[in-house]
Amino acid sequence: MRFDLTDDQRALRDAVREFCREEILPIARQIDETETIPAGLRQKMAGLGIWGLLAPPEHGGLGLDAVAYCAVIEELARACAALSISIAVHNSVGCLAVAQFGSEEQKKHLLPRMAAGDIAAFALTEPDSGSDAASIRTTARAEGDSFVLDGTKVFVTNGEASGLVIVFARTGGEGHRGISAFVVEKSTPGLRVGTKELKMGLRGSDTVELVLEGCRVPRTQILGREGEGFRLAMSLLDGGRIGVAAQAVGIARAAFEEARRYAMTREQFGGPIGNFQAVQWMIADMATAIEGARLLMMRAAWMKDRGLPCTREASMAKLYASEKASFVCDRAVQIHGGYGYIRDYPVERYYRDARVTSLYEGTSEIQRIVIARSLLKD
Ligand code: COS
Repeated sequence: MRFDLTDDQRALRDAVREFCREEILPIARQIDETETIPAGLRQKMAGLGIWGLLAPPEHGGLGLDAVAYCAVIEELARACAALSISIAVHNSVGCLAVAQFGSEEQKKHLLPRMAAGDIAAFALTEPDSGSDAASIRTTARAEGDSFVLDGTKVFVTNGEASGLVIVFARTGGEGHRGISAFVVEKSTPGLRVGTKELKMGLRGSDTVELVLEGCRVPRTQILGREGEGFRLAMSLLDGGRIGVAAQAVGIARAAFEEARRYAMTREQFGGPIGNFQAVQWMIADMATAIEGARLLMMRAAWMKDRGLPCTREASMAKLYASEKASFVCDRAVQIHGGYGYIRDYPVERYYRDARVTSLYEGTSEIQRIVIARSLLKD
């Protein structure tokens, strides 16, 4: 199993790394504190093709495979996790939703817009339907050539910044077979942004409630087949979870690099604290955790690129990488001592940002369910 990037992909990864160094790292703290991603930055990223990482080239995107996509998301997350999740959601469950399940007309109409930076959101979760995603209650009632959507979605990443939302709603009876997916224009009457969440981390990425009240959507905006929305969501989340693993690896790497630098420069008891075995062991455990997480992430991405079933591997990568990201950030704070607890040092932000990676796109407990079910079936 080799995870090589092509020359073009490596060049893109390096260009993204350079862009992060020049344009994102200097304002990452500001993004966290102001809870806003500057509009100018979004536009500059469009110039690099970031909004179309996973959109096919014939529709204006870069058409990256999963391995290259993970390498790019890791770079972005290393610089600014809030920005990386906005990009990851837009690409992995936005652009790919249309590219994989859309009609030719939908692809032609939507993908070039999305690749140019018209941001997508993914609205599955509801106040009473989180881990049990098949229990959603938002309804889509057929009326002539339209469906009328009613319900409330919560924890919608990009919900405010987006121009399009992939909404999951019930077109049939109970259970997962009654769910369909729709592409809904944000400007549609009857769709409004509700509460904006104030979060522990990823503060630059908007997370909102979306309220649908008599929101009329043409039948042509169903994504995939009626009644197939749940399977579509699950299959997209396989890829999304690999992307969250990449994000977790990026945050962990950022924390590790800061801790390593600090261990080599901070002096106590007459020498750098990295001379102490207690610190050396932490550094060794952190680096090993990151390497392990990256390998699991790359294995899942490599399998996805070959069309192999990778639900279990995606969940393993997400579970391991997210939990290790929290571990690595915790150790990075520890190595910084009291300085790790104040905002002047970025490890404080990394620690907060890492925490959500074991919550969203399926909690660690859900990943364990997915992994165990696949190991214990006939
Ligand atoms: N890819 C394609 N189809 C899948 C799939 C996948 N990865 N996982 C499940 N399915 C299909 C199953 O094959 C089944 O279809 P059929 O009955 O037609 O064969 C259907 O989906 C239902 O599957 P299952 O019985 O496993 O569903 P459950 O209700 O038990 O739910 C979990 C499974 C818990 C794994 C799912 O609800 C889940 O992932 N929950 C977390 C949701 C989440 O990640 N939310 C975050 C939202 S984005 S921030």
